Amino acid sequence: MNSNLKIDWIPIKKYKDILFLFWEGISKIEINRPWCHNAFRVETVNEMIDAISICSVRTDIDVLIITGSGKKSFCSGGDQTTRGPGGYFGKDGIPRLNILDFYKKIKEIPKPVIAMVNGYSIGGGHVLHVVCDLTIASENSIFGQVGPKVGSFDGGLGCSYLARHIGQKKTREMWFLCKKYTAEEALKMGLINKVVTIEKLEQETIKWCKIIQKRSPMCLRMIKRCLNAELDGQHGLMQLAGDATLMFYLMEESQEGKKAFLEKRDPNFKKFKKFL
Ligand code: 1HA
Repeated sequence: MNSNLKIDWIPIKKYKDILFLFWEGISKIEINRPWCHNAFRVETVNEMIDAISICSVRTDIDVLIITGSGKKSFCSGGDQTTRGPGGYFGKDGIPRLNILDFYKKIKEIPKPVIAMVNGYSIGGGHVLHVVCDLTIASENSIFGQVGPKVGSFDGGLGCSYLARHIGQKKTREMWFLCKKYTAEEALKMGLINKVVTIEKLEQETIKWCKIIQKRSPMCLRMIKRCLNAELDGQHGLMQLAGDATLMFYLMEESQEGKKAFLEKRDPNFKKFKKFL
């Protein structure tokens, strides 16, 4: 494979706060608010939810990258200038914590999602990379939770899923002390998958995407579902079972049941092979 790919991103849809781009089966969702370290406001999250919903239904998209604009920050979490009582306020004046819906979408989409961390990954912006399937970071990246310093906490995936990655002790350390960690430290504690220079970050991420694109999409889908199911209780089971049904629908045994009903006859399931 060519070691330096020429990547020509094509816009999928125009938004205010994010860039949403496509190239050779790969989509990139980029938070484009570098003046505040790519903090997200309600509108940013709504746009990301819209973009990931498009990725779900577009069969020409195999893998997703989430990143931030510039060379300093991936994401610094919720935009504190829009935070009020009850959550983050959009133009409608309704307080929301809609980033949680975006985290859910990342976990639910049956395609690999890679966090391409290009600098600060802080607060809700740290949880954002934690919920992605893989994280590739530049050397200058800094990871940390700041909630107990700025009056917030994410006790959901921000704690429990994080602890699955780095363990309970490190998770408590990260949250209680609001300590910040370098990319090398993050790699050592199993928080991220790879560290490269900022110049090589996109090329390396694309290389991983290209390898993933050679793998069986159904296998990847099932692996993601199975890994989630172990953690997500009945919701995880529902999603895994949904895919089991999808696979069963592809079998003749399932088709026979439907055909028999429409033809008003008894189904003949005897003709199908039984597996041990
Ligand atoms: O906890 C949750 C949630 C929990 C449950 C459910 C939903 C949740 C949703 C969100 C969150 C959170 O994300 S809470 C945590 C929100 N994040 C922060 O409070 C991060 C605060 N930022 C920092 O710690 C630092 O800015 C930094 C370590 C990322 C960078 O420091 P540095 O290099 O010293 O830059 P700094 O001067 O601080 O920042 C540059 C500009 O960006 C500043 O504005 P300026 O003085 O130039 O006008 C700074 O205020 C702004 N900025 C940085 N982060 C944010 C921000 N503005 C708004 N919101 C931010 N998050």
